[in-house]
Amino acid sequence: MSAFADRPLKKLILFDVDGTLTPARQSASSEILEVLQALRKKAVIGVVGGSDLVKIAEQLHVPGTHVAEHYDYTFAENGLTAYKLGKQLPSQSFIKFLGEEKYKKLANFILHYIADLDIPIKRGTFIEFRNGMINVSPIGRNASNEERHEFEAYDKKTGVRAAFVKVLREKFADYGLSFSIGGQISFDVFPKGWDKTYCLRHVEDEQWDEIHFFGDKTYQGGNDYEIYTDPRTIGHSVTSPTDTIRILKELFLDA
Ligand code: M1P
Repeated sequence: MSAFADRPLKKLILFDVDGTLTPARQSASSEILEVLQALRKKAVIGVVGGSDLVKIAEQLHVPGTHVAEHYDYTFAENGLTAYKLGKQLPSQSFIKFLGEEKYKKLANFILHYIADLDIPIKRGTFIEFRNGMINVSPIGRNASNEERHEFEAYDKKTGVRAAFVKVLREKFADYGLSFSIGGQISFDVFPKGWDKTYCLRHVEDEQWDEIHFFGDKTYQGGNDYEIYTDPRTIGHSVTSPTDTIRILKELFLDA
């Protein structure tokens, strides 16, 4: 029997986090959290973020609770860290996939490249090592909010991240890796296929009439592109959390 027999709709509705449920790296509004809980009474809901669980929990946090209590599925790092109805599911790891030697070569190259990069400012934590991926930031993950915005504008003008990714794609072509620019100051590096479609393997044991996905970076090269265009999902491209609410009301809540 389905774990979700109590929901009138056999529909799974998945959401990207940054830019879809929250402004980039900021907290969700109480309005969107209420809309999601209203939706959860009708259908099955899940979040699928590129960030790690700690960051997703900060953004979607209801104080005194675990973030995974509020969603039927909670997928961090594209589903490499996964929860169903608050229980953690088994996961794989980036370092097991790549091996220490290859990883060392990659990390050394990245750090040398950043050392030689002449950008206006640098902060700290240039590689963040996660369970299912590494996150690489030329300015460093310790940048403040203001510094993030400045870097994002600088990157739009100069294409510093795109150029970096191009070099890595060529240099490490035999590593079986994907590179994805999803946020403001960094890009993610993970094994091919470990994009957001990875999370879909965790939902295959249930019967769905439809699986919907809402995301903002749905263009080619964006980190929502693969799941948005996947034949298993119905994709919705949104411009902000307000836009997400508008479409949810139209399709599911006011219908
Ligand atoms: O969720 C989108 C991205 O959010 C962050 O990116 P940035 O710090 O560059 O804004 C990161 O957590 C990144 O991994 C993630 O894909």
